[in-house]
Amino acid sequence: MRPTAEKTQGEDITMSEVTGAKALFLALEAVGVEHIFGIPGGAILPAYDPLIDSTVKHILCRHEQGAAHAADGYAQASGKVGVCMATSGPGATNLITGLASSFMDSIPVVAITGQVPRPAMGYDAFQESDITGIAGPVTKHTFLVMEPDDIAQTIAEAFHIASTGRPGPVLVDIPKDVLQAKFTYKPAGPVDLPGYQPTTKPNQRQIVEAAKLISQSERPILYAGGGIIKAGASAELVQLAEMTGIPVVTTLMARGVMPDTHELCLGMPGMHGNYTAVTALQRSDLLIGIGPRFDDRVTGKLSAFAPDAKIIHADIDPAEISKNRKADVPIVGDAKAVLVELIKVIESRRGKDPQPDYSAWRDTVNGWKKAYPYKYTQTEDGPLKPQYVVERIAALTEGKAIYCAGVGQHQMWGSQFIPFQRPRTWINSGGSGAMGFGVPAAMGAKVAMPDDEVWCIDGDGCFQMTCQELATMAVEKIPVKIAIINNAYLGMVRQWQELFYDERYSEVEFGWDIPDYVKLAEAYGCIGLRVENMQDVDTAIEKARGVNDRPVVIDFRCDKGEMCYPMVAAGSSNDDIILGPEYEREPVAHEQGDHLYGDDEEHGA
Ligand SMILES: Cc1ncc(C[n+]2csc(CCOP(=O)(O)OP(=O)(O)O)c2C)c(N)n1
Repeated sequence: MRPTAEKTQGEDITMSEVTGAKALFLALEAVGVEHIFGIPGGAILPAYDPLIDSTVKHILCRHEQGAAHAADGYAQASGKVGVCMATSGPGATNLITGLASSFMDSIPVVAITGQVPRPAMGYDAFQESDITGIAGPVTKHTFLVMEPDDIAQTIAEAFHIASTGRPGPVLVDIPKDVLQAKFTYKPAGPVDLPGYQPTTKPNQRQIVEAAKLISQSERPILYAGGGIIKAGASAELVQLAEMTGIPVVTTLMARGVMPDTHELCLGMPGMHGNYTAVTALQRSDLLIGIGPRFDDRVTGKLSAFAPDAKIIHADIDPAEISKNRKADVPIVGDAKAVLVELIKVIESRRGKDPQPDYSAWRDTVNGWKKAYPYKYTQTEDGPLKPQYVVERIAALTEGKAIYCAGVGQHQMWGSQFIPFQRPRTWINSGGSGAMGFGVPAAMGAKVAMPDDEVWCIDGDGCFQMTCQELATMAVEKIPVKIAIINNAYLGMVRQWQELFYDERYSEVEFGWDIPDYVKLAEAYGCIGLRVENMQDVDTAIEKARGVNDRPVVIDFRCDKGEMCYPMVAAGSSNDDIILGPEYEREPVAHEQGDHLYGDDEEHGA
């Protein structure tokens, strides 16, 4: 499209005649965007000019992967849509790891990318890439905006698609000349997408079927997935659990959906979940799945998963239902609507349905809880244990912070040893497992929730993938706390090599010393601390908590050989859960919860 009129520089641009770039920001403001994470470049450059006059605050990242993870962390912490922006070609492709992570975890993100000018498209122009083609498989939807008139409506649609139904990332690619073109601006009209009509209201007949199955079951488990967080349905989950007395497991993506301290909460199932949650799923006769994916990290060997259980599976995405395990009662709908309806129907059928007594089942489950907690041994003079560090962070922050993680052993210890109390406080890359997620996600979370304390529990490997965002946070005064669980190894890989490759350690050792994390933190304008023994852990955590004008990085030099247990080996049945050496070594020094919330008992073994 040709510009409709030329204006001399400095002259006011009226609302009726704007550039595509200006229209982009008017549209972003109209959908309520407050923050964008991004990096400029040639093709997106026109958009960086109206940004100066916009109410939207841009956070200049150091890597587009960081921008994408930051948008994800922003969205996970706040429930709003996270936004990232990049230039064409390498800028856009650097977003892909982040978008793939958001896609796997169903996180609402909108990515805006510049494209080479329309006449250059398809000619291998400098920094051209077919980003809508590349991003297609890892996004919920992509748009290529070929006319400036379409910008406002496309942005409105992109935000609608990202945040409704099963949330997910949406990419909007805009050629440079479309951003530059002047045209008569028209705000977006109502979003009307006939081909996109997510079913949010569950079918009543299926709800009744579910209520009947629940009333007939003897060993039911509520299998709570990330869908409950997205639907804001924590209260309804707790209500259903309490009115029925059914125990609850919360997947990695649903941690915090029910307080871990609740007597009906069994915590996390899965490859590194606790014995009780894993075994309760395995022995149950009814799984009431609300918004989970039945993913392989939870089910273990699928054919051996919960062999006696009937399945109720509720999800907003019909494609998820019966994908991995056939559902006896499939329910398509929003998790909140499903829970509300289920509660109503169970109540209304009180006189008609049998009233099962699950107390024997609860006793069994509670027996496991008592007998098989997470265990580790921290001695006074022995190496610092990662679990101890995580437990102390949880205790000193009273479980009230927002906790982010990278991917690996530290992530699993974080999910095991932090007693989560509320939703949106455990932020990680669950489905994709993208190393490098933690630091930028923590940045995004803190920008979204500035009044919350934000901790990133990171691995030394993960940290090195995106630690350049320390510079972003130092400049922008985003005071997150980063605890590096520095075990000098790619620990999770090392663990697999120890267990499954006869201790043949191939390319997993990083060493403790390079880089010097304290100096690195300082070089990036942050505070760096080092802790090498258990006696100094609390002091460092408290010191970090007292800093509010810049990030703090703590290099916790932890036991290099610590393993993460329990463990269900990949491809094994959940029946073959390995409890780990602590269960062969008695007496055990510490059990989960021994010293939570300021309890300062002796820590020696
Ligand atoms: C981008 C990416 N590359 C590789 C992997 C494979 N991987 C999973 S965990 C892990 C080790 C992580 O090491 P570290 O960050 O030090 O954490 P630790 O397991 O030691 O706690 C690796 C390499 C991955 N998940 N993501």
